[in-house]
Order: sequence, then C-alpha cells, then structure tokens
Amino acid sequence: MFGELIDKFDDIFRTLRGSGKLSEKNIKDSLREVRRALLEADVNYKVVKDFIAHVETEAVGEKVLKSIEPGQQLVKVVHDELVRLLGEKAESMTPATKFPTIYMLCGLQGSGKTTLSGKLALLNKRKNKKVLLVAADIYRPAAVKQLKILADSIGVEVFQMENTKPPVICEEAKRHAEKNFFDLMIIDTAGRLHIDEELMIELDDIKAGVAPDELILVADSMTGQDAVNLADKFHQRLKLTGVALTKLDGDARGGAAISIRAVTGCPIKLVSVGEKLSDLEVFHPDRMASRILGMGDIVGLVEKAQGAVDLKEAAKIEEKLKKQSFTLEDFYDQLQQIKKMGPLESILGMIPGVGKALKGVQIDEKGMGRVEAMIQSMTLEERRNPNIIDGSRKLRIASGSGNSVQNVNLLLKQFFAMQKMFKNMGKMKIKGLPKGAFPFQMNI
Ligand SMILES: Nc1nc2c(ncn2[C@@H]2O[C@H](COP(=O)(O)OP(=O)(O)OP(=O)(O)O)[C@@H](O)[C@H]2O)c(=O)[nH]1
Ligand SMILES: [Mg+2]
Repeated sequence: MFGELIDKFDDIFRTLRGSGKLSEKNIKDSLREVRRALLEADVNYKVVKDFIAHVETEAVGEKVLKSIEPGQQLVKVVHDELVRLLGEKAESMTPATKFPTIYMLCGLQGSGKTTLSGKLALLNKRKNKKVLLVAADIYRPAAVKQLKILADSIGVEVFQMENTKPPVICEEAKRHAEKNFFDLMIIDTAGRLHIDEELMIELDDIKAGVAPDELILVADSMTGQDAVNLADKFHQRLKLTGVALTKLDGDARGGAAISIRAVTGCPIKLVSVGEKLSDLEVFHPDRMASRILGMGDIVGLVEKAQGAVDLKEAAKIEEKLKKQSFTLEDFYDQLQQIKKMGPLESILGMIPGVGKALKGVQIDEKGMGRVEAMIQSMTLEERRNPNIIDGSRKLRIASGSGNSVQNVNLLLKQFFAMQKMFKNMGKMKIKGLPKGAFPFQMNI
C-alpha cells in the first residue's frame, strides 16, 4: 500500500530531519518535492495545491523556523495536514442495532461489491449478528450464484427473487428481515460499466424503498482519479454515507485514498486490502497518515507491544535514552522484550522508517542469538561501559561466546551507531505517542 509514495517521503524527510537549521528556501524546496511526490501518486492536483498552501503557511512561520528541531517540526506539520485531508477522525459504519439495520453497496463493475458484502457479513456474524445478504444484481448471469457461494461459505442466508425488479426485491427482503429478526441486511447491487442513468434511477428507487442506514460506494483504488470522479458523481446524485476503497493491497499509488475525502466531502469508512473475507480494515486517518509518511503504525505497534512488554521497564529505558546512558546491558534487556513479541518481520515492519529498509531483507534471527551470546560473555562493567572493551577483552568475549573478533567488532560498531542515533532521537517527539512506546520508535 502506497509503496512508492512512502519511499519518496522517506527520502525527503530523511534529509530534513537531519538538518539542524532550516531556511525559508529549503522549506520551499522540500515542499516542492512533497508536491511532486503527491502528484506522482496521482493525488488530485487541486487537493495537492491546497495541501501545499496550508503546509507552507504553517511551516514558513516562526513556529517551525524557530523551533529546536525544525526538520522534525516540519514533518509534524505535514503529518497533521495529511490527517486533516484524510478526514481527521475515523468514521465507522452504523452498528447493526435495529431489526434490520440496512447497508446498501453500489459501484462500478468488478469494484468488489460482492466481496465486500461477504466481508461485512462475516464481520457482523462474528459479532453474533443475524445477517441477510440480498441479491439485487439480476443482470449479470451468475451474480446470484456468486453471492450464494460466498454466503454458504460463511453460513449466512441469501434473499433472492426471480423475474422481479431490484427495488421490489429489496423491499420484500426488508419485510422478510423484519419478520425474521435479522439484525443486518446487506444489499449487493448490480455493477455498471460507467454511470448510466437507468441504473442510477434504479439505485435511487432502492434507496427510497428501504431507506438504508448506510449507502456505500465501493470504489477500486487502482483506478486512481477515476475513483475520485466516480465518488463525486455518486455522492452528488445519491448522497452516500461513505466510501469503501478496495484493492489497496495492490499497487495502487494512493491518490484515490488521499483525494476522495477532500474532493467529495464524503468520508472513507472502509478499506479492503485483499481477496480473503477477513481482509477488511476500518479507515483511520491518523494511522493512514503515519503509514504514508513512513512513521510506521505506532498505535498498532503499541497495541501489539502492550501485550508483551513491561511498560514500566519501557519507561525506564526511555529515561535512559533521554539521559544518553543507554548501555549494552539495556540493549540486552530490550532484545529479551522484543523476543516476547513474536516473529521479527511482523514487528519491524511497523517500526517507523524500518518498513522500507526491510524490503526484501531476510531477518537473521540466529544473528540475534549471536548478539545475545556475546553480551552474555561480557562482564557487567563492560556492558555498562563498552568503551573499555579493548583488544584483549574482545578476544576473551569472542572465544567465550564462540564468535570471531570481527563479530565482536561489528556488534560494538552497531551499538555505538545506535547510541548515537538514540541521542539524536532523544530530541524528537511525535504527537500522540503513548508513554513508554519510545524504545520502539527506532529509526534504523
Ligand atoms: N486484491 C484484491 N482483490 C479484490 C479486493 N476486493 C475484491 N477483489 C477481487 O475483485 C474481483 C471482483 O470482485 P467482486 O466482489 O466480484 O466485484 P463486484 O463489484 O461485485 O463485481 P460485479 O458484480 O461484476 O459488478 C474479484 O476477483 C475479487 O476477488 C481487494 O480488496 N483486493
Ligand atoms: Mg457483484
């Protein structure tokens, strides 16, 4: 998701973060690059223009230029602006609390309506809701069959009627759902090749007939700006309650996701990230902005970490990092904590800045064991003050842990580099970062 855009932002901000001082000129230069990156990701040009204008007003003022870490401050301005663009707060689907709550899905052919019907049905079934899927696509041969196969695989009932117009089918389905106490009824409508008036009237009629709680446009994110125009037209015509963006797992450049809210005023509510029925996410503007800017999914990471990591311990480490007294002993403790969190790949991908560096890299879990063994072979004094490790100590540590002196050298070199990096990071802060999450905010 957003692969190329993330890479570009990473390059732009890497330089910015590093620079101690910023001038109006290099802010403008960086923003020009941000602008280009967004346009290349197929973000609507008007949206880009407004975005850059907003960021520039915020950034060229005193707040950024006079701050201690201007580069970091600028990244924050871009981040906050991106969150605003994406819609500030997550807007979730109306929960199924009536008999029945009604979701109506519409969109172009092949955008993923039927698949999404199944995903929403499964999600709600797992919440013990009684779900009815309504086959309102009577035009494409095999459409009803496709929905039935999907419904069977998750054990949900399908409502269908032969030789009947979709608006009538849906009204009948609603009566059936009321009588049989279904919590949720999901209408899978017919796809269309493009916006055509006849089918629009049909959607209007269904809407008028059943008064859905949610009218969701299912839009294929791979179609970029076409998805945005489509959402605009559908929203003007039908007053949507939200958009579901599908196929964000593909190589969509992200333009649709970033532009839709700003262009149409309609919130993105759901994101579909794969063909499996469990590949469904609620759209969170702040998390999405962080991902796009390569800050990783801190909240997701912290949620994962909280299960495994001793937060008091983490707070202690944070204190040490600030005081720049992080030692090999602390490093060893950190390794133990990380080991508790599960496979390294899945954790590292969520760490800010690491996703990109990790692309295609094989994680060497054995390497971690080697590092552990070397640290175990050190004396307490050596762990606390690695500067004292001279030639003969290296030899002892190497033979004690079954390693070569080169490996000991490598460990020390990496540790000192890390210490230096933490020193720089001690000064930076990211808004909304829960206390104790700091050690995971590495930027390796
Ligand atoms: N990779 C990926 N594929 C998806 C996603 N959502 C749907 N698909 C695939 O897209 C194709 C079309 O999906 P459908 O759900 O049949 O689309 P539809 O809108 O119901 O299509 P019509 O009924 O013909 O209008 C199928 O092959 C799905 O497996 C997604 O989020 N990611
Ligand atoms: Mg379909």
